[in-house]
Amino acid sequence: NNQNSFLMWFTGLSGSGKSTIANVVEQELYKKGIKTYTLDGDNIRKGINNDLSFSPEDRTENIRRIAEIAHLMVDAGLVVLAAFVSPYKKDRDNIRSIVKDVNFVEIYINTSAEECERRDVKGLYKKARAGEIKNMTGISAPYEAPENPDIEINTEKETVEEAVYKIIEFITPKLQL
Ligand code: GGZ
Repeated sequence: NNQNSFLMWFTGLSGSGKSTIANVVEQELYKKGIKTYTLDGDNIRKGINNDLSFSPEDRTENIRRIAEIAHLMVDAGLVVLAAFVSPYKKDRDNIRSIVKDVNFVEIYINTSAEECERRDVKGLYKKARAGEIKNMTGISAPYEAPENPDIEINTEKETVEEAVYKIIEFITPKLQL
């Protein structure tokens, strides 16, 4: 385990901008020659976690498995970016204990439910309003906002570039180049 490897965990509502910001952060790290890997719904919920729903219990198990996978990847020396709604505080606290506090950076992508619903990039909020999707975070399931995130981004006030700059500034001292 080296000091260069850690887990950056992006939490926030569906459509808050987690993946967008994580992807640009990853590009910036790539330019610095840092080996990264991004975990998100596309490679986790469609793969190893395709047995899990959006019930509170299954979300807990989703986050637990992701944290264990991320832990292995951090041990292998990677900077891991994970972008998951991760709405429950106890589940996020559990990540911290699995991965070890020192290697964990919590990034709260703070975009209001109203704004996410207005954007509705994937049409999920509309479906949730129509009752076609149950347990939709922000509509019919809770989101427990982090109280003390390492970094907080307000996408309604900050641009993607500003957000990425803030994150890179925070993690640069942790990197030994
Ligand atoms: C929240 C849902 C739901 C419900 C499907 N609630 O914007 P997306 O589409 O790409 O990201 C969301 C993703 C959430 O999966 P996570 O694994 O990140 O959730 S959790 O951490 O809570 O386990 C959204 C889509 O899946 N999606 N149904 N009911 N998001």
